[in-house]
Amino acid sequence: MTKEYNFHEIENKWQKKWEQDKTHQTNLSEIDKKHYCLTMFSYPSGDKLHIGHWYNYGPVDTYARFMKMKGCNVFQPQGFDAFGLPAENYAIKNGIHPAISTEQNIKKMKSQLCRIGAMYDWSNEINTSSPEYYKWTQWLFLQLYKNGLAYQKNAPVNWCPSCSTVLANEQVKDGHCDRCNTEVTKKDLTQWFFKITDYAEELLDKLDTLDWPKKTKHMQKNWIGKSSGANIEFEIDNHDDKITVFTTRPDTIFGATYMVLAPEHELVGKITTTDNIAIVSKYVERTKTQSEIDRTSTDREKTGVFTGAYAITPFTHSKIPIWIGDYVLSTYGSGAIMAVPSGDERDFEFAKKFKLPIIEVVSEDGEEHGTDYCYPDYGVSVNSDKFTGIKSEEVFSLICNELEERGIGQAKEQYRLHDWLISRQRYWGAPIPVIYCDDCGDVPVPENQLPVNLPQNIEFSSTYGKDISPLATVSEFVNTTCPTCDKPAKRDTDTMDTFVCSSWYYLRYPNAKIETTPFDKTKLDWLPVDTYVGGAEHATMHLLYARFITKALRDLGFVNFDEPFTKLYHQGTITKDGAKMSKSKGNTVSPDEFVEKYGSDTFRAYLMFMGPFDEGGDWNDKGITGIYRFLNKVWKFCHLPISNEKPSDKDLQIMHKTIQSVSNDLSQMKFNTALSRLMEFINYYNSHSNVSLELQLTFIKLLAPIAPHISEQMWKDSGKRNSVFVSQYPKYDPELAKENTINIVVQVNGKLRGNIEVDTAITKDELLSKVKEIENVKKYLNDKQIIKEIIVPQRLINFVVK
Ligand code: ANZ
Ligand code: ZN
Repeated sequence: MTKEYNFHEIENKWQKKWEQDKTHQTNLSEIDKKHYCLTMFSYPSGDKLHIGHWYNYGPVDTYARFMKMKGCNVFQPQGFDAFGLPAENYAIKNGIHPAISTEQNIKKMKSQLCRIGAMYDWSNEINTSSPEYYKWTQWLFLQLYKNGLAYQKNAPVNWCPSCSTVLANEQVKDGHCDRCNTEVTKKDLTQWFFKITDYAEELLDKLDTLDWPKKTKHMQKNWIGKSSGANIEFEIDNHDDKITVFTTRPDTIFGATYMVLAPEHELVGKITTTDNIAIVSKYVERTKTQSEIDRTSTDREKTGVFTGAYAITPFTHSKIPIWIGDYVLSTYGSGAIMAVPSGDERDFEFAKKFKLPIIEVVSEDGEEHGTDYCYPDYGVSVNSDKFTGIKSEEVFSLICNELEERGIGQAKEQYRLHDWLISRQRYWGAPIPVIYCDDCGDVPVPENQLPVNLPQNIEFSSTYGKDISPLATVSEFVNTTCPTCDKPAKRDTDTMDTFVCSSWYYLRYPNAKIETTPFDKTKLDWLPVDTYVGGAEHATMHLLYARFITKALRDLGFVNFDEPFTKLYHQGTITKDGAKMSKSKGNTVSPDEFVEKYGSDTFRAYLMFMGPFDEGGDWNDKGITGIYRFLNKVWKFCHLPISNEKPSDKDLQIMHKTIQSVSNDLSQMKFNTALSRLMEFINYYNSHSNVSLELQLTFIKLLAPIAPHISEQMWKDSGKRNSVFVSQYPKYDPELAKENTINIVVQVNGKLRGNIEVDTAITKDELLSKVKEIENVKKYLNDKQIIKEIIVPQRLINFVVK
C-alpha cells in the first residue's frame, strides 16, 4: 500500500539531503555546456520574502533545473546586494548597526530561500558589504580612475533635503526623491563620475545583438537618447567669447531670429548689460527652484528675459538678441540654442509671447506661406539665400560642410545620457579609495592597500548624516598619510552608489572564493550570463550600468566579451488588489502560511500556474487547492502498480506529445502552459489501475523541474538510486508525438450540437456520414432539408438546414 503524499516530510528530507550531498554545487572547472542562470540578487531587508520574491525565484529555478536535465552544467548562484540606505535608516531609527541588521537579515532570508527548494550554489555566495567583496568594488573604481573613466567634477547635483544626500538622475521621479518623495533641489558639490557617455554609441549600437525584451531595449535606447545635428558657433557683438549651440536642424539657420541660453550658462554673467543685471539675476534665482520636468513641460507658458547682448548670425551676419530662458537646459547639448520660431514649437511660442521676429525657412512645397505658423518637418528651403529651393536634408549637409570649412561648426551626435554620478554622502557603502594630499592632490589608494575598510565605530545620533558625509565625523578614518609623500592627508569621505556594487557582481560569482584577484581568467569563461531574470524596473539603471562596466573592463583587458547578459527575461509583477506588492505599501502576502499548509512544491507550481511568467497577476489563493489536488493525483499515479504490458499506441502518442509541448514550453519559460499539459496527462490516466514503468518515470522527469521535492521522492520510490536531476530530460519521437485523431465540432445552423473524435486521415464522405449519426445532431437534422454543408478542414462542420 502506498503512503499518503506527506509533503512536510518529503520537503524537509530532500532539502537536507541536497545540502548534505552538495547536490547543487556546480563544478566550475567544467565550462563545457555551461549554463549560467542568474536571478537579480536581492536586498537583505528585515521583512520576510513575499510572494513577489517567490515569483522570481521559484520559476527561474524550474528553468535552471530543466536546463540541467537537458544536459547543461548549470550554475545558479545567490547573494545579497547588502549595502544601501534602508539599513542605514534602520540604524538611525533603532540604533542597530547596519552590519548587524544586515547579517541578521541575510541569515533569515537564506533560510527562507532554502524553503523554495531551489538548486542554489551557496558555496559561491556573495555579500557586497563584506570587505572581501567591496575590496574589488574599490579595485574597479581604481581601474576606471587610472584609465580616465572616473573623474571629479563640481556640478549642480540633485539633492534630497530630507535624506541629505545626492541622488542620481535615475533616483529622481517627477522632481521628487525616489525614496522619500521630498521635492529635490539643486546643490553644487564636488562629485565623482563614471564616464558612461564614452560608451553611449556602443551601448546603443549593441542593443540589436541582445536577446532581451523589446520594451527594455527601447527604454535603453530612449534613455541614451541619440540626436544627430550640428554644433554651431555664434559670435557675440562686442565680446571675444562665442556661443556654441547644438541644433538638430542646421538647415534652419536662416530662420534663427534670437538665441536663448540656459539661465545657468557660464556666459550669462559676462554678457548681461548693466541695465539688465537686476532682472536677469532675479530670473536666474527663480530658475533654481524649477525642476527639469517643469522646465520642459510643453503646457507651461514659456518664460525668459533679455540679456541686453546680441549675437551675430554666421550666414547673414545680422544681429539677433540673446535671451535666457528656463526651457533651455544646461544639462543638454551646449546649454544654448539658436531659436528658430518657424521650425520649433517652443521657439514659436516664445517668439509670439515676446514679439520676436519669425522668418519662414522651410516649406512643404517650396512656396512661401507666411510666418504665422510653425512647420517643424523637413521640406524645401525658402528665404535661405543660396540654399533656397534645395531640399532640407541636402541643406543640412551643405551647411555642415560649410561650417566645417569655415571652422565654426561641425556635424555632431548628441546623447541624452549623462555621466554616472557615483558619490554618495552616506555611511553604508563602499568607501571611495582616494586620498587628498595638500602637496600631491588626489592620490588613488594603492591596490595593495585595499580594501579601504569601512569603519565600524559610527555614532547614529539624531544629527547623523545631516549635510555632511557620516564618514567625515570618524577622524581615525579621515586622517591618514599620503601614499606618495607620506605627509598627513585626508580620505574621501563619500561612499559609492550601490549600483556600482551590482554593476559587476555577476563577474564575481564564479570567482567568489578567489582572494588574490577579482576574477580569474579561466573562471571568466563562465561569462556572459546565459539567462538573466529580474524586474523590468531595472531597464535603465542596473542593466545599463552593468553593460557599461563590462565594456570598460573589456577595453582595459580584463574580460573578453562585449555584453554581460545574453538573454534577459523580466518576470511579471504580482499585485494585491491591483497594487504592486511591496513592503512600503504594506500589502505583501507572506508565502509561509501556504508553504506550511500545502508545501513548497504546490506553492511553486501554483505561482507558475497563475498566468504567463512575464505578465504576473493579481494574487489570490483560490486556485491553490487545485494544484494541491493535482500533486496528490500525481503521487497516486506514480505509485500505481506497474503493468508489464507495453503501452498502447494512444498511451505512447500522449506521452510523446506531452514531452514535446512541456519541453517547448519550459525552454521558453512558459510555465503555466507546461503545467496544463502535465495536468491533461494525469487526467488521461486517471482511470488506469496500473501503468507501465516507462510512463511513470517519464512523467516524474517531466514534472521534476517544476515540483522538485515530490519528484525526487517518487523517483526514489520507483527504485532509482541517483537524483532525478542527474537524469536526462525525456526526449520525444516526433513520429509518435503526431496526433492521429482530431476533434471536429459539429454545428447546425451555427449552433453547437456535438463534437466527434476522428482519425486525421478520414475522408470527407466518411466524416459526413459519421457526424450525421451523432444522436444530438440527428435530432436537429430530422425532417429538415440540408441546404449546405460548410466544412472547415480539421475543425468544424456546419449544416445549414431549412
Ligand atoms: C534649432 C532648431 C530649429 C531646432 C528647428 C529644432 C527645430 P533633441 O531632438 O531633443 O536633440 N535644444 C538644443 N539644446 C537644448 C537645450 N539644452 N535645452 C532645450 N532645447 C535644446 O532636440 C534638439 C533641439 O532642441 C535643438 O535643435 C534645439 O532646437 C533644442 F526647426 O535648434 B533646435
Ligand atoms: Zn602627498
